[in-house]
Amino acid sequence: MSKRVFDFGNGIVRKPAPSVVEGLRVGDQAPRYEAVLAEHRAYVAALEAAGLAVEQLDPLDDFPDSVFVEDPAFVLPEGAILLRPGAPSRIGEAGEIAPVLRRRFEQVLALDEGFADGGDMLILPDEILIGLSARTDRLGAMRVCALLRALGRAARIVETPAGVLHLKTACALVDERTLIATPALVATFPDYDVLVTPEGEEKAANLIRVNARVLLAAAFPKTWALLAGRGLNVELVEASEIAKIDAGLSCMSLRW
Ligand code: CIR
Repeated sequence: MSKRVFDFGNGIVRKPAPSVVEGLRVGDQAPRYEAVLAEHRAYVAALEAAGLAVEQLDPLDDFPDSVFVEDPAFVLPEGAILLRPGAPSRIGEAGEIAPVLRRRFEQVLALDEGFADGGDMLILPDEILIGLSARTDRLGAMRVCALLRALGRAARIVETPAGVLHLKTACALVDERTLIATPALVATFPDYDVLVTPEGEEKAANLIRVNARVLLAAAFPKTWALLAGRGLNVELVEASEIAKIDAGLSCMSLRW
């Protein structure tokens, strides 16, 4: 059987710095550092248990959101793309992760204009979707599409629903033919079987499929039942502290 888009052997994470409590957020409650650290440890353990060899990068106190390594870079088995995160406080994260990508990938391309966050890039079996959002502008998305084509991948721009931070905040691939998505995104995937997030559990859509497992934030029991009922091997991972800074499970790793 050919390699599937959720067959991963490697992962990169970055340990949260004490400044993570000042991470960007729309809500008014800051997370507690020790609790974020504990969640991060559990997350790394879950990735390893799912079969990844995980490299953990040193914390960067100058960048409160740098634990979310998904946003300044995008990785594929055939190469990596250094991005330009759309939040001014995060753009410097790209320079910090650049040497890591150059060490781990033979081919590293770089976005040279516009802005794009990796959280807006969804890998599907036959194409990659780039969501326009408050962080990813059209110029950045168009340039990322061109870079992906240079890596041999088809790519297409879609809209991220209003008020949603990133495309992958609201959807994820569950298996080769199935996605989970919030109601606002269902129509974006006419060729897939789409599981709709249960009411009140919209943030559960930021799950990750890693090899045989689906990692799901622990706060979403109705979504767990929905996925388990489809015969999926679902592992719950505590993520309520990092959720206070608008993040979920996809954001904390690069996987390839
Ligand atoms: C931010 O607003 O940039 C961070 N507090 C959360 C980033 C979450 N990343 C993601 O969804 N890919």
